[in-house]
Parts: sequence; C-alpha cells; structure tokens
Amino acid sequence: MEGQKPKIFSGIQPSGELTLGSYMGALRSWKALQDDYDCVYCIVDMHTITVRQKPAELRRRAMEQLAQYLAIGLDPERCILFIQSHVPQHAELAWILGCYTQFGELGRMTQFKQKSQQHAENITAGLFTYPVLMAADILLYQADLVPVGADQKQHVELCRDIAQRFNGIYGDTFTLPEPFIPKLGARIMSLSNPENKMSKSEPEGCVFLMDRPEDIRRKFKRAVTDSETEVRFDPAGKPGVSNLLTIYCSATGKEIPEAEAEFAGQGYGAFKAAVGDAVVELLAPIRQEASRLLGDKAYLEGIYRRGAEAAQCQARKTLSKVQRKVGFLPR
Ligand code: AQP
Repeated sequence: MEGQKPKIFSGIQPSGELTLGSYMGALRSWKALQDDYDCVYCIVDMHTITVRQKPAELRRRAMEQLAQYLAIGLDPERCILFIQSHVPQHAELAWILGCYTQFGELGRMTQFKQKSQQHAENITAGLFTYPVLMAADILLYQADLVPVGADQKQHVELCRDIAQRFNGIYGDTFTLPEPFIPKLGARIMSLSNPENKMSKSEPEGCVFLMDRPEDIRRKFKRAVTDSETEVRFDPAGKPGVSNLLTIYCSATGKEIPEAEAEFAGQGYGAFKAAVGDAVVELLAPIRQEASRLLGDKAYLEGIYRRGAEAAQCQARKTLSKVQRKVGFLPR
C-alpha cells in the first residue's frame, strides 16, 4: 500500500548467549533497518526446543536476550519485540504450511544435516520441520526482508518456495520475502577454528555480547592465525587472519584495504590486540546497558507483553486469510 513502509521480520533463538557472530551478521542490521522499515523482531523460543533445553535456563536466556535486544538499540517504540511462544498463530500457520512442504525439501537443509549429526541421539520431528516454523514466522507478518547471517539464506529461500507454492494454488496470499545479508560480517568464523562458523553452541572460539572486556581480549589474543606474519585478507589461504580483519572492520567501520595498510609490518600480536580492543569498545556499552535493564524485570515484561499483542494483531489477519483459503470453516 502506498505510504506504507516495507516489512521486516527476523528472530534469534535463546539457545545460548548472543554472540558477536549474530550481532555482526544479523542484529546490527536489525538496528539499522528500524527507521526505514516496519520491523518485527522475535525471540524464537519455540525453535530452541528442537534440541533439549533446561527449562529454567531457557526462561532466563529469553529474558536476557530481550535485554540485549534493547541494549543494542532496538527501540520498542519503533519496532515490535516479542516472544514467539506468546503468539500461537506461529504454530498454527506452521501446521498448515507443513502440508505444503515436501519431505525432500526439508531433508536437503544444511542446518538439519549438521544438527542431526550434532544431536544424533535426539533427532526430533521438530528439528526436521524447523524451517517450516521459520517460514510461518516470516510469512505471518508478510515480511519483505529478512535480515539474517549467510547460514540462514537457505531457510529463507525455502520459505519463499513454500509461499510461492501456496500463492500458486490459492492466489496472492503471502508476500515473497528476500534475505537481507550484510556485505561484511555475514559469516563470522570461530576464533579457535576459523573453518567453522562462530556459533553459540560451540563456546570455544566464540565471543559473547556479555563477555567481560578481559575475556574478550584474551580470546582474541589466543585466536588461531597462521604461520606467516602478514595481515592480508585472503579467506581461502588465511581464514583466521581474514576473519579477524572482517571483525575489525565490522567493529570500526573501516574498509579491509585500510585495515591491511594499518597493520602492515606489525605482525599478528599488535593486530590481534587491536581487534580485541575494537570489539571491547563495541560491546562494553551493550553489556553495561543490558545488565542495567535486567535489573528491571517489570519493564522487560511490559515490553514483551505489548509486543505480543501488537504481533498477534498482524498474525491473526494473515492466519485467518490462510485458514479461509485452505477451506476451514470460520468459527
Ligand atoms: N557466525 C555468524 N556470523 C554471521 N551471522 C551469524 N548468525 C549466527 N551466527 C553467525 C546469524 O545470527 C542469527 C542467529 O540466529 P539463531 O541463533 O536463531 O541461529 P543460528 O544460526 O543457529 O545461531 P548459532 O549461534 O549457530 O546457534 P546454534 O549454535 O544454537 O545453532 C541468524 O540470523 C544467523 O544467520
């Protein structure tokens, strides 16, 4: 509709502490986009139970994650912040969409293949149908853009395929979403194993938003590099150094060639210390503000309650349209 801002939806699982990877790959874009888009941001706790969780920890992490969303600058006056399990339409739409998704499509998802190896003793149906729930999350809000890291591109593409299939059968129902992937920081790698993505479920090599400055500096000091001494961007030949350059530029706003020139001839010691300092400078205010907000539980509860109401208003509209289209009798 004319005059209406385009829509954004994205979510992160409270399956662990938020990481520098999720900040650079997704959260930073969330913040940047909130002025120009109608943004709906979620704590996707229903996705989290696709692998076994401790209930008390899951509750604590969901609350901490909300405090961190606010601390990075998400503004509840400008965007909707809510918890997925508070809006039942996600599960209802996921059931319907599951009936328009092929078994083979889900079997091809890289994340399912990886996670079913990691959790071989507990490969649940929920883990398999995770992308269907993610499609429901996005399509409920008729999102135009989904800001995510590169690892989630495949899931957004599947969401598009499901939406297209549904629209093909029933006529225009869903907006077709596009992934929004940042140019720099789309895939931050582990500091201890730069061949792997930095991931909250692999804490070694991972920097968390709430890490203390001394821990951040220590992690960067120990970061894996290579046997040369040259600070040069070459992801295939020098994955560790290239990852550090990406983190440095993403934290400082500098360009890669500028950073290469800055550290020319200095060796890895000074370089790693500078990356650590840049990340400390980036994260320290977030950590401070999140800790302050966690002291006011009632304020946080108010935000997620209001967020759920606002989200539900939008979600209800899409769900009833879909229910009508597939042939359910109105209540
Ligand atoms: N290393 C990363 N680099 C860039 N972007 C990343 N994201 C995650 N890790 C990186 C992006 O941040 C969001 C996190 O969403 P999530 O926690 O729901 O999904 P995830 O990708 O499964 O995150 P993790 O840390 O890897 O969690 P576990 O270990 O539980 O699987 C997404 O937009 C993601 O692309």
